[in-house]
Amino acid sequence: GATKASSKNKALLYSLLDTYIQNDVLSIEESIVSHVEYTLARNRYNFDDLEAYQATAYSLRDRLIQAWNDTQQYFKDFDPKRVYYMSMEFLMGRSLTNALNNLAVVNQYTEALREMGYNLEELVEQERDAALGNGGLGRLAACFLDSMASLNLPAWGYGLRYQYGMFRQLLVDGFQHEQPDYWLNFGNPWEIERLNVGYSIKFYGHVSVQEEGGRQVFKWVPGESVSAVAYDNPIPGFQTNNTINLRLWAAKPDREFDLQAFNTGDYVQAILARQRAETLSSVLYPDDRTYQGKELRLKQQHFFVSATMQDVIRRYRETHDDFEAFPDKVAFQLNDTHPSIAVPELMRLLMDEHSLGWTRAWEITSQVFAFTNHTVLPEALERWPISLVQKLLPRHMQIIYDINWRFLQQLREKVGEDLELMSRMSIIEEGERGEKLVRMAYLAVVASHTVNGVAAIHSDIIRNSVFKDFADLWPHKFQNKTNGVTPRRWLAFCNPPLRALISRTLGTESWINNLTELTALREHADNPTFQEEWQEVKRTAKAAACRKITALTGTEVSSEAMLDIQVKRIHEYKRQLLNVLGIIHRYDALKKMSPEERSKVVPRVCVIGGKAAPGYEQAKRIIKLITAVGVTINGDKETSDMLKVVFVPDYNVSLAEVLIPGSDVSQHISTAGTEASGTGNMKFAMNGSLIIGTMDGANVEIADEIGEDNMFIFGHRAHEIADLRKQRASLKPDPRFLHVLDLIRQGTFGWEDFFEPLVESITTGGDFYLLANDFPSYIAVQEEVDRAFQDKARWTRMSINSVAGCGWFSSDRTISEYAKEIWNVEPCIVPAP
Ligand code: T68
Repeated sequence: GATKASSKNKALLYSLLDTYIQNDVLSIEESIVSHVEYTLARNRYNFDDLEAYQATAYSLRDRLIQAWNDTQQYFKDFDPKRVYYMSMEFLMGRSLTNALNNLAVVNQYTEALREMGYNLEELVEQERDAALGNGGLGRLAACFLDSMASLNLPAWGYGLRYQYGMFRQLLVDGFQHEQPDYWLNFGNPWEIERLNVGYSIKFYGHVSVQEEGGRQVFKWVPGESVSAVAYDNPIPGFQTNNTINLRLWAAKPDREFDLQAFNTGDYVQAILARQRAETLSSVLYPDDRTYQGKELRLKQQHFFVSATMQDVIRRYRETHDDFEAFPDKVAFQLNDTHPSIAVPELMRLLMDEHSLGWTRAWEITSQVFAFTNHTVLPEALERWPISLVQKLLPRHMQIIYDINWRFLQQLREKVGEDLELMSRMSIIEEGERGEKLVRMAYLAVVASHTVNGVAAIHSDIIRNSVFKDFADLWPHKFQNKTNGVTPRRWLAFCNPPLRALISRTLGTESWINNLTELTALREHADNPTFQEEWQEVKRTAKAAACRKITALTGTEVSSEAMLDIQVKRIHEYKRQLLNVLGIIHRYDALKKMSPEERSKVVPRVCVIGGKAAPGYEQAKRIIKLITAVGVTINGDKETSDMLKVVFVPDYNVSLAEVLIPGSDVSQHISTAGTEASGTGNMKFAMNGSLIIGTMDGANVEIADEIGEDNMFIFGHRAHEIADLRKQRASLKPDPRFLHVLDLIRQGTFGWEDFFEPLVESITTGGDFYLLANDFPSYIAVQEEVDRAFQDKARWTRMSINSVAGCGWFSSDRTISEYAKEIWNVEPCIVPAP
């Protein structure tokens, strides 16, 4: 018996919860203890750190939910145009520190927990990272949510609730082993399960056509159906009451659909078949390199997309009777092509479920999507076999053919009968061995009103090569949106002493929401007292980073040495191998010095971390090489005061939050033209770590903003790369480069047979990423780094100028640009309670 709305005592209901929960220390203590007692059902005078963390998280969740309910209600009443950020990955990391800071209750919680006998810093460590992403792409989505909330945008994130996130990396004898990341083991206090929000998602089967009132009606009869259930994750903004939603879908058996299966008589088999539905959303694919033509991956994509489209249409229809206003109320951003099956899915829903004709459905569809490209590496571009799409999503295959046919028709009208061009631009590729493929990137480009790259150089490359034909046809579609990172998590919250120093110096905290205000630090860059304070901040952070490194690796590292860090996914194009070769060269040079000369060398701790895709053999060899070089070098008493090499296992968001603030220099050394943007570079620069980098991705703009003289730039430029590749076979590498390869081959670090394919990949003729070409300038710039470090005043000035020049790389700036130039959405500020 549902109670009718009219008979509810609204006055009473409102008055029962008319104010937000209080944030004084006593109220916080009461709410934590009440969660220990009633939510965890533990004894209130006996709970351990894990339970204390959980109860603390639940008490914060209560506070988040208030703001979040108000935000959703306000958006509903106001009905602004909303943006939906669609991503297969959200690399959120931990939520506790983020929630405390955004709710501005750090001090009260610290005190409440202290009085109860707990230490907040220790409780923070109890939380598992939400690692629902591979690397930069997934972390970018997480930073964007933070900025969308902080900028009061009416925005939603949509993604998948994987039960297994990014694998945990173990090192055994220096080899990578993958362990499952069952991050939900002890529950997830930050999410809200919405068993009432669910949709049927269809797969397989066939399409039947019927004539109805003179028009063809397509009916998809599925062979399988699973249910998508929503899990909502509140995303608080900074210094605002606005709290937006990240909605993640999980697969559950579809009750309706399965009823038939039970009529066949095999009850137990039918139950087991139901359970298999849940495997759909169970695991994140850990490959960020080659696109894998796996059926389950395409199923995940369709599952995610179909649930999202149905949810958005339902929300729109709550306030609209027809689809006329849809493009004025809805914007979708596709985070790479992974969600691009949304294009035929929206067409299908509009035509088959909501009875729109093709023309109207296409008008709407082509006004709502925008697409972000994150890579120029051809092996990463998604191309699904027609046979697979046909089998799994028969109706979508028809729609894709229709979209392509109309597109090619339009192309012919514009440029005439150019068969060569038409086959180049076709969404359907005539693959080798007669296997046809769907080019998902082209589908996304054709359907989207805007296509963007993620740094200026990358957007130029996609306009001039990857999507050149399309950029010639539709120049207005192509834009650049240089990436950014949230200055909350990546400066203010992960580096409180630096936040305090900046705020004291600028006399305000407003820079946290308006990062270009950091330029005012420039005038203090040469001030000796300010430099002292700056160095003190770095010492504190560096000591913490060194403690962490030692705890993780067992290798003692001195915080007197220069801390040099390269952390990111392991890839040949990112050239961790160049870093290792540089380290070997440094070691060789040290060995050749007299003790007298050696004592003048700047000591260095070289840290490398990152995961290799499980099937990526070369990347795994690189990890083994780093650790083998570490064993030899760290064990050499002659040099170990001057040089240490460590590989930090299981690099993730939480580890980044400790390492980045503590580093002196960091390396971003991809072959020019290969790294779309990079975002680690921005995080390091924001924390006063100097950048050793090539003129690639966002490094180019970082150099514009903070000045090349505040960085260590080396290597060939993007425009030179094609010619250098052609001339590889005739290159005479630098003798020092050849000598380093010889040292590896001779077994200086053992395992010479195992390393042979690595050495081979960079010897003359191979060397696709041009390590030999960039080696001499890399060595030269490393010598420059050593010289600069010895001049403390110079180094500190460079470090201050790095932070001062970082304003452009706030994701607030990036998101404001998306909002104005792509989405056409405006802030919608929820009134304070
Ligand atoms: C990264 N891409 C870019 N991809 O490499 C980096 N790929 O330059 C850029 O800064 C970042 O995106 C944000 O724009 C990725 O991280 C993936 O993780 C990925 C995952 C699955 C499939 C393909």
